[in-house]
Amino acid sequence: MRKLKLKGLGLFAAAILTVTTGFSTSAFASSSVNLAEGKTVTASSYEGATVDPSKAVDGNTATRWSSNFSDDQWIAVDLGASYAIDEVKLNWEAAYASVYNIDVSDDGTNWRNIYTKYDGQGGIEDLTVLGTGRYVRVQGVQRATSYGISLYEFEVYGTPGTNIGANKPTTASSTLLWTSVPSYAVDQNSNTSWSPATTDSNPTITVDLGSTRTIAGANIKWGYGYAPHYKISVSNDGVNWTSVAEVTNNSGGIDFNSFSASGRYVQLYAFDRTPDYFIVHELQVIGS
Ligand SMILES: [Ca+2]
Ligand SMILES: [Ca+2]
Repeated sequence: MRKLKLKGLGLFAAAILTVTTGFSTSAFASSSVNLAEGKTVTASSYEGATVDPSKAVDGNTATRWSSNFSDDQWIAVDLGASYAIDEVKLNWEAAYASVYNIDVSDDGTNWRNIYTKYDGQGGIEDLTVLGTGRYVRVQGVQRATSYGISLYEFEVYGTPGTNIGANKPTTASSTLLWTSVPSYAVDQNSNTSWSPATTDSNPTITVDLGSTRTIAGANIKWGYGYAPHYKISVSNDGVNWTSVAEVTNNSGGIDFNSFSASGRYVQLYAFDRTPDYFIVHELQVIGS
């Protein structure tokens, strides 16, 4: 069964969540259901009928998918609907991938990389990730052995929803460089990021959803620098704000903030920042 993520647990234990009347907030709300189990799955190849791709999502740790004996082999699962994915768990056979990507897609054709493992060790790898999509793929880059890559189980966890803030107009209190503009926080690309000026003591970034939307959460993937103390607020007019989540003792990484709210604008406001750096790779606004 699924274990609680260490990151999520740490956040939950450390955070003091202030809730405005009428809103409910939790540090993470991921379902414990393996979304991949029994779903439609495809792969670049398989060694034989007994190790076809469906064996990686059958919920049975005694059966497995095994690819042909070459690099760049992949397996992809169709979750049937869009989810905000926060965890991917890989149960490798002895033939594992030493380098691989986790990608997500809305259509099964155009993929977005959300995680890269450069030093895979095989065994069970339980990964905290940030991405939304209907399809999830493990894309092998380099196999660890002369065999292919083989998974007993490929598990995916998350909550229903899409990133309604993706590629929406975004403004910020300041910008450090042209390579770190606010739009890079909502481009669904983990490799790009927004950074404020080093003199900005209360970095603030605001996403305009274009119309009033129902919002279920705001998730953040921080870079090397982050806000130990921040809040998420929503607004209908961009002037009057309602705080819907406040996090203290944050330690960076990936934060999953769940709440129920509606509004057109979503704002991340930092009360403080780690010295020198402040990097937001992704600010997701989850809605459906
Ligand atoms: Ca299996
Ligand atoms: Ca980005």
